Amino acid sequence: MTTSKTPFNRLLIVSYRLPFTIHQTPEGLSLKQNAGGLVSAVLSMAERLGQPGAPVASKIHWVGHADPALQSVDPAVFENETFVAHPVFLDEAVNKGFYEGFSNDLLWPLFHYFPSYASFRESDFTCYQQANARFLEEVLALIEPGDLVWIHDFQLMLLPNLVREARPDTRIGYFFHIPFPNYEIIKLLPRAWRQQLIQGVLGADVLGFHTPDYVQHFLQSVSEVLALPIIGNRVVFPDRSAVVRDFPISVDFAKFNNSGQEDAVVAMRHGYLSLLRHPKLIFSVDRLDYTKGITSRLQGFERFLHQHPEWRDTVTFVMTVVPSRDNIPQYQEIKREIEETVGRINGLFGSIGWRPVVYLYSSLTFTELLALYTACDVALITPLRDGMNLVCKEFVASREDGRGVLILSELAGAAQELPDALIINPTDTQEVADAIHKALVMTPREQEGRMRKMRDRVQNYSVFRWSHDFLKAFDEMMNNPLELETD
Ligand code: GDG
Repeated sequence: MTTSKTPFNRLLIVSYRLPFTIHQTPEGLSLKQNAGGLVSAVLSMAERLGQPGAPVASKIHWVGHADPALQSVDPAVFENETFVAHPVFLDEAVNKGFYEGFSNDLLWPLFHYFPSYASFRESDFTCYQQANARFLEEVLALIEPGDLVWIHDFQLMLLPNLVREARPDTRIGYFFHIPFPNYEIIKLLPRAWRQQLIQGVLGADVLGFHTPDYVQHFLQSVSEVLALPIIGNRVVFPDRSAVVRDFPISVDFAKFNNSGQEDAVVAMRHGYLSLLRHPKLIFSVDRLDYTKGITSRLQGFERFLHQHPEWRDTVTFVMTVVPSRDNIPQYQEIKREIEETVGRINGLFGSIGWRPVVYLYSSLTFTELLALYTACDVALITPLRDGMNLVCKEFVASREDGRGVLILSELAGAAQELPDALIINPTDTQEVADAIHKALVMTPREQEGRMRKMRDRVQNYSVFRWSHDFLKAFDEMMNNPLELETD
């Protein structure tokens, strides 16, 4: 095992999605970089390229799925000043079974503790294996000695071990973005599937999860499913070990902190506030998903209006839901339930001049998002289960004014880092209603005290620290090899 601290030659990121989408412009096709947490984290590393001590020394290579319609596109289109993208083109039927089927219809509901929504189809698992093998082909076509391969998320659980088997000397990282559930849930998977999935991710040298709980759940599954020895936070194989640790993902604090004062954001914020007669504003934004607890949130707001008539006419809940997967029956059902609940609340409590819930089924621009983060009095974030939840960290980071109250579900990974939020259980309608009331009457002094502590946390553990710590874990492991018994 090498003990050198030499920077990695190149960083190869592998995730289902590429870091950009491809657009038609008058000049031809061009790349538009996505703004998600993972892309920000990787960009932070890219900014350090070429600096002494930088972990990687060249452009970042990114392997991800792309629309087969782009197969004939000039490969130069897939490169910009930071990234070289390597598209994986999947057969349509394979992608359907792999992505819509095994990933979104089985692993997603199961790992978010919705087993009754999970569909167990053997043909989907076959597609999952085939798709992971296709990603391997792309990685193998690229990989050079000294590269670090960093694989992301539940769509690619088999890939770390496939890479390990093909290139045993490669340094491999794996990060899991959704909750890792306890073994009772994992046990619902057929024996052969759970063995392959756990063995698959253990191909990595460093495995990251958002919280210590997820790490414990994973290690328990390793014991139960594969009966491998575990020493401290390492899973021990005869010839190597894998480090399993929590690395709570975060946001680009400075970006959110600074954006609130940009002219466009200020103008939009004022525009929104001038539309409200009594500008007490509650805000939420999520993708349409049954894990996000949107109906429970509305029920909490409904109970609050029922119990506190003095607030009627004076508070507006702006609830944005970003369209997602709405061709799937469970998502159509949740959408219908949301619309029915919004209609009921507005019908029951609204007046000619006041709509209690302003419901938007669309996505927001970054400027709109920032305007709402900084205009609202309360951010109401109530997932029934969420690996981390970046929205709450973005809200906190954007509140340079120190004001605003965060109401946060204890079932989001972020709750473990932000105990100064008003922590609620989203299934407890009364607790949600009470928290809304408490937030609306909270003194500015208490808001500032809570917000300061939350902002300190997000500032000190930003997305840059997340990626830095993850890569540093390789050095630590290599410099502290386990003394493996070989009798
Ligand atoms: C996974 C895990 C984990 C949302 N609507 C709009 C918009 N967004 C942006 C937010 C935020 C991101 O999308 C959502 O982040 P989350 O963390 O809530 O969830 P996911 O990215 O879906 O999923 C999750 C995460 O991975 C990271 O590991 O935290 O638990 O499920 O950045 O700002 N952005 C804009 N308009 C919108 O309408 N501009």
